[in-house]
Amino acid sequence: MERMIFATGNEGKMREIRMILADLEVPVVSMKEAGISAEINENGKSFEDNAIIKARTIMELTGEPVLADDSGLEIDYLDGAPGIYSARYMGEDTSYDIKNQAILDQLEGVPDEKRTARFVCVIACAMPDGTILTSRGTMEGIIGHEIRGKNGFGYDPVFYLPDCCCTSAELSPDQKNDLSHRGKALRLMRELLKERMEESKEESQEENKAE
Ligand code: ITT
Repeated sequence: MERMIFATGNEGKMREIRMILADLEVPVVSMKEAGISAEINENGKSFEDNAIIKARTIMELTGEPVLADDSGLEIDYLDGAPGIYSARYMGEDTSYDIKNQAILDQLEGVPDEKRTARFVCVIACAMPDGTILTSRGTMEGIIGHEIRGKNGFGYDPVFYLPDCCCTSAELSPDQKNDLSHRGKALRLMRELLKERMEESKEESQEENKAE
């Protein structure tokens, strides 16, 4: 395997992915770096479905191994919304200042114990031989009472982590990667990929011996 393509157009995700997968044996390149652009129809019913759709679409287009991330914010008070629709919530082009303020407004007056929420991330890997691998990570927290912090991206400024006494937009990039849904899912995927690479090394050694 010479490289893996990461099928995302989200720069915020890609920054975190590069840090977390820095020590993977093979280089990970973004779609932009690989010179690929594609419209992907994310019509799945779960994070798993959508992560697999993204990885498989780009794998079929390129014939190369592809990773993809489908993620989002589940707010219990809103019955799990925006969930798999997190990027599309209030329109893909609406700024996160507006989306985050709308979430705060919907939870106005709701006590902390009912403000529970989590970030979910599913990573899928699609290999040219048809193999599909998936891993999942979550980060639990509550919806804060104000927009706070400049790090991260998306909904980070309203996602408050009671144990850290700050939002995920106030964590340093390293701290966020240690705790985050994406960090957890990517570290699991890194292990699954290492196992597979070991297996295929062993298989090719066996084949060489047999020849
Ligand atoms: P790609 O499909 O191109 O990867 P996307 O942004 O459309 O990019 P998703 O469909 O997976 O990706 O939507 C994920 C959304 O969930 C993302 O746009 C953010 O709004 C939110 N999100 C996910 N992880 C987040 C994080 O770590 N911090 C803040 N918001 C996050």
